[in-house]
Amino acid sequence: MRTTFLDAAALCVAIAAAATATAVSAQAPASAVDHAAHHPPVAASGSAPSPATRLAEGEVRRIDREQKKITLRHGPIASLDMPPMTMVFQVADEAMLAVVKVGDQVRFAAQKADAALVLTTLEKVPE
Ligand SMILES: [Cu+2]
Repeated sequence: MRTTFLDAAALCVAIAAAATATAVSAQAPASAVDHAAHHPPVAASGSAPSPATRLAEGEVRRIDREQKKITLRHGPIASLDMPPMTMVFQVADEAMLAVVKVGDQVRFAAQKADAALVLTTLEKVPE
């Protein structure tokens, strides 16, 4: 009776050890991925935009400095899930409009704010 119990206990320990060893080796790849996530490649950090914040492309159709509005004929905007169209954007700062004129090709990022779309980035594409 006592011997049987000890044998069973020993067997239990052996199984537990084996299970622990399996768990450790199974976790190794996951923790490696975890570690990589905490240390992204240099290219993904810093000022390089991620795919989600990549700039959309457009052409300036109208500029309204007083109303701080700009009309762009734009290509698809992935971050807003928007197809190509011509539409009006608000700008947060009138100074953003100073760098562009009607007919310019531009790159931009926009953000939903209340009922309007506000440009957060606007830059002229060098020709
Ligand atoms: Cu649009």
